[in-house]
Amino acid sequence: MRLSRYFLPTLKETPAEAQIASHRLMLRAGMIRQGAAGIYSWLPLGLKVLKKIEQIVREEQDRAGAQEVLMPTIQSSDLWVESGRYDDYGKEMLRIEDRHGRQMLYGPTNEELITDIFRKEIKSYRDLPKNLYHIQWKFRDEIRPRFGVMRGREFLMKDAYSFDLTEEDGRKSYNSMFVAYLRTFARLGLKAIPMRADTGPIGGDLSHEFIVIADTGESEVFFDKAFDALDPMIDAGAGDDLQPIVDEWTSIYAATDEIHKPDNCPVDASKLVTGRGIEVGHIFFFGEKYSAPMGASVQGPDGETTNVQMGSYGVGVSRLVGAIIEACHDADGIVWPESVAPFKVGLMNLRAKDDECTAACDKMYAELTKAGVDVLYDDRDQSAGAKFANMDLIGLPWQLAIGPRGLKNGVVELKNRGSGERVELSPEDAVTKLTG
Ligand code: 5CA
Repeated sequence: MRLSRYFLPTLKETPAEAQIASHRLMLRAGMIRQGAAGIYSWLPLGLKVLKKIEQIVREEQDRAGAQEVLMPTIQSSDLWVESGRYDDYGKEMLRIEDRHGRQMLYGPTNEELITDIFRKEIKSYRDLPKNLYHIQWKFRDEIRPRFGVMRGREFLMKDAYSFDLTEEDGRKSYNSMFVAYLRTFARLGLKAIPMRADTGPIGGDLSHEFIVIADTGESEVFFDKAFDALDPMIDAGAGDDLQPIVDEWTSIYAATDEIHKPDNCPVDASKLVTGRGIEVGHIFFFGEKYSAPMGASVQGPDGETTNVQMGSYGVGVSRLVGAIIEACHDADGIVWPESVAPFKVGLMNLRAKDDECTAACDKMYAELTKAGVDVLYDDRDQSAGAKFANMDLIGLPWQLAIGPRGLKNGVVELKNRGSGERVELSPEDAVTKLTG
């Protein structure tokens, strides 16, 4: 993509309304613009990152055996009356009346709708287990939307729902989502720690939050540094017994400030890490909480009808964009992990008025593009300083600078945004390095 044609409205000044780094940087890097409090438009650079995160989340859900569906954003209130949550949900739910006077709502979550789909189609234990997920916008009329996409009113969530015959099988579904979450967050370049959590309006008594450690996190968290020794890229697949892995991860101490009691903490002070955390995922097992009132039951092997055992599993997809920036930035801007970077390489023409330099840049752009490398090519007639600052701000993993001085010696300059390391090398070696 040529920057001269790309819609990338970057800002030099720090926007006054943004209190934390990720919000400031998302505005400055031209990723989002606010439409109303807690409601954002995603511009090309931001949308590219959002889609990459979404795809990693999707791949890990599929790998764990969940199947993708797409439910609507607008729901009828009837189902919520059936589950008993219509009144309980309070002012956080955006209620809408249609032209016929029917009560509708913008879904804050989908337990009711998916349970309705399930109960109409599945009647036998032979069709279990099932795990259905979608990646869809949600609306919660948060009392204090803030920190940009981290606490929005409209936000993108992946939510999965599992259906099993027995509690034991339900636990297996929970475990497979637990492992999928460890893998998902690791692939996003994040260190996420599972912590036992309160279940709030979703309900149930087994629940874990996945928390990313970052200075600007909303809650204070406490955990044993033994987590550092665990590898989240768990190789086990469908059919394997995941209980020992989940036991290993949940036996190590980790708690949010709601639960942590300093006088009662089992971890030695020398091993206890205190930090701040951002909740990027939350999983729940709640048995019959929805299947009982809504009559989602199947016929078991003995011919008896039983309510199914359910769990739900959420990932804050749009919140993750902010969380990744909180965990990965420096004084100059964003430092994207390669897996979610909007482009792999930022190619800079340091002298756009120089025909030879432009020809060398065009050639490099064509070669990298042909080799399948996603390149943002700054072909504009601007100072080298402005170009470097812009590339640092938007945080692409590699910066490739081509100028007349280097070309005289047959070299271009490649900088790694993360380490700051710069090397001069021939254009051919640069292509090899970036395509290898
Ligand atoms: N139905 C369950 C799981 S599918 C559920 O809704 N869980 S939740 O309330 O914990 O939300 C799941 C994830 O969505 C949270 O872990 C968080 O990462 C994200 N999330 C929740 N509220 C917001 C918000 N206001 N803005 C951005 N992300 C949010």
